[in-house]
Amino acid sequence: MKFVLVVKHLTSPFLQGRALLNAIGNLELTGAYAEALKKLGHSLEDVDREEPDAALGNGGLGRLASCFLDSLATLNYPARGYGLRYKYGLFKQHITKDGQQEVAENWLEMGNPWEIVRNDVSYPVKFYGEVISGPEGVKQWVGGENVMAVAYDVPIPGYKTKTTVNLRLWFTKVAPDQFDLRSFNAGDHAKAYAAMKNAEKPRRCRGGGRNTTTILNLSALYHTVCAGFQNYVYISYMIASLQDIIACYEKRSGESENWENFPDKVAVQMNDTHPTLCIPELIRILMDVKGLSWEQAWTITQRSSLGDISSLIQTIIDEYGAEDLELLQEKLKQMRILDNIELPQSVAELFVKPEKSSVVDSTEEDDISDEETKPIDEEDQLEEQDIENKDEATPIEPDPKLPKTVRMANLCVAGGYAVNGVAEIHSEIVKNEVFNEFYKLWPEKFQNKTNGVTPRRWIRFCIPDLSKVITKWTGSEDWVVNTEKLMILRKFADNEDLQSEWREAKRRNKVKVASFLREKIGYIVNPDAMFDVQVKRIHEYMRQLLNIMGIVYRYKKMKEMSHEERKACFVPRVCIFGGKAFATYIQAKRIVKFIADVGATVNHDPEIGDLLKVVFVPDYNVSVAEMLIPGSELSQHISTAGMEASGTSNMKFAMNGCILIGTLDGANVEIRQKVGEDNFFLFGAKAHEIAGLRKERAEGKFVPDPRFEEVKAYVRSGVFGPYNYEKLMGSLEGNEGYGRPDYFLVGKDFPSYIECQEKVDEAYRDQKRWTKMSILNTAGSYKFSSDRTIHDYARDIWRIDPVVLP
Ligand code: GL9
Repeated sequence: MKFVLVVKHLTSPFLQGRALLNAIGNLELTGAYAEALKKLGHSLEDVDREEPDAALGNGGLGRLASCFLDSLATLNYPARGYGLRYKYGLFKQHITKDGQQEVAENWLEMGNPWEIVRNDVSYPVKFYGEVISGPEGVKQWVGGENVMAVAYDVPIPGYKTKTTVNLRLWFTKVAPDQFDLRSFNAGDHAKAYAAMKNAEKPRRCRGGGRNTTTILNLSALYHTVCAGFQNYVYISYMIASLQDIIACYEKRSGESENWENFPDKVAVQMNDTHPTLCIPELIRILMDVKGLSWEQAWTITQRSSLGDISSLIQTIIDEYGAEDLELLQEKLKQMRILDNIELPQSVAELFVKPEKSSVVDSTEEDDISDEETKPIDEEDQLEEQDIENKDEATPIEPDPKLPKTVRMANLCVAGGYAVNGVAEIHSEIVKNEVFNEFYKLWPEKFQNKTNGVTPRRWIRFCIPDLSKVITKWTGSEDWVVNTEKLMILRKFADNEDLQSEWREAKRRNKVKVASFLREKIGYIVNPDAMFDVQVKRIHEYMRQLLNIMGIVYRYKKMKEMSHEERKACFVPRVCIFGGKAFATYIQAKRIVKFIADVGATVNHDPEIGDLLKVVFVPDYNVSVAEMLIPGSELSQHISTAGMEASGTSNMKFAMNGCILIGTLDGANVEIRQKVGEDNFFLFGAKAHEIAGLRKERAEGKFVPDPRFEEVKAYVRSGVFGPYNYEKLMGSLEGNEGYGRPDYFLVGKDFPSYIECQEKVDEAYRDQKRWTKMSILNTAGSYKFSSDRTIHDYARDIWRIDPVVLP
């Protein structure tokens, strides 16, 4: 009998957000639920608000995984997601006069009604120990520590289907044989509990830093960069997941179990660098446990593993400093992985990094992140050390005999049969630059799968008013699963009736945003002003700094004008920011502080009034996005070209009828093609120009625009308060101690950015034109449904078909 092929979407972060409205919406039970709750004296909205956001991820990567699960279920694909059940979610962000403060997010405090604990599904995860040759050359792994990974299943219902995909999250506990009863009885309780503490580490918390797990408890903040337990985290979930995948395969294949068939039945999609470790782990299981030869194990592994390298490249180039990565690998090897399998040399060479490498090295040339991880000056260094001293985990001394680092990206490309970028421009960069050596070797492995987002959560449920308008004008609700239908809107884009219904629906959402801002932070904003929004992780490459410098320029110009001139020149705007800076990313935190300070000055300036407001929305998360995105009109996706792998919020904004201002980067390129060039505000240097511009900049050949100089001088003059902005302004100039001069090219793109913003004002004055642009954005967003992405993966990479339940 042929059994169902299972795609395992192996990803550590999931950014699920709230489940209730999405689940009952997918099951078409919203009306019935609301009715039932009403009888009990509650409103659905109030009950919804009680649910904490499940934030088991930091950003786009985790949210993408969650959108994929929704599409996999909706499209009836046989699949399962694997991740970690972190005890604490991504930290809660408070904005105080000092900028961002992090507070523990105890999302499980009140229990989690969506999970089913599976005490019957648990696997041992072994750390340390050694491999010895047993009788007849059979290898045995002896000694070490065991933890148990227990499954918690979270059902993810599809839209209008019986299919429910399982998200299996692992929680670790001490293995029964690991409790050191002898020490306990002898009174050495500390020793007895040590193993227990280690076992608990993997489930501690979703990290607030790149490659950083942050333990947040109620009274203290502990940070660690790559300390031992971080590796427990990734290793344990990955090892447990693989054992589960294998158990599932064995169960289904029954008597006829034949490992050669494994790749025809299972596809393991790795979404990030850490799951890459499932390659050596699968090899180890197949060899050490199932007794296969190296050749068999390697071939089977290669045929069943796939990598989404969006995140890999992103992670390596942008997020993880070379040092972090090396450290991580170092620990990893010591803990067990690679040294417990004996890899043939030729393969080992591909992914074990020699002292000085001749193979692809994406981390060295273009690494921006040591900027982030290395403290910029002594003060910061002290801050960091202070934090590190609180670290609970004991670092392990490196073994000098071991090779220095494992290169996960190389491992992923070598060990998998397909790798893909996540937007067309990104896939080209992957082939032509980052992995060019590998591309020349295996061109057939490289693919593009442009990201997507689920139209259920990101239109149908988050903007019901506009959804009704769409359903009316496209003729049915079909567009919710068949987004091509959104294109029908194009032919009515000039229709006055549609335009006025559209504007009304959008305005109702703006009013919701305005009341949220009043409730949450006490600001009163005018719902008739343009809502201009940038919400995403705070990161130098995403250039919130460019946005706020542009706002400062606008404010300065306003101050130089008479009241009448100001009103004639500028459209009233509410500039909204939101996003978390990783707890250890000091420069990003300075940007948050800067934005908050500009807001404090501008918002209380009676001369400016409603013409300009600057708001930082604290604690941006999935639920906040579901409210903010529908109420936005302009949205900013302004990364330095070539640095954003794809971006997915750009897709959500376009779906919600927002007009994008952006660079030619990531999925912006394809969004602009689909919505039409006239309906996208484009500015800035192109990806292929960046290297040359940086070189020029470093050689001191760059001549900054006088308007940019003016803004920096204005900030330095102290208009926004006594905070020392030198560290921000200096980084734009490359003064001594600031590393590479303006690496993200804020100064270079500044003039074209502010000129483009003038065009935005002009377009907004003509509301008919703006509404048409808005309609055409929703219409053109049809391509960016995660249903399309999942179909593409299923057809080209996983090679699976939908299985509709009878
Ligand atoms: C990211 C990329 O930066 C985004 O451009 C991309 O859209 C998403 C999904 O493919 O992946 N890679 C990555 O490491 N993150 C991304 O958002 N970061 C986080 O999720 C924190």
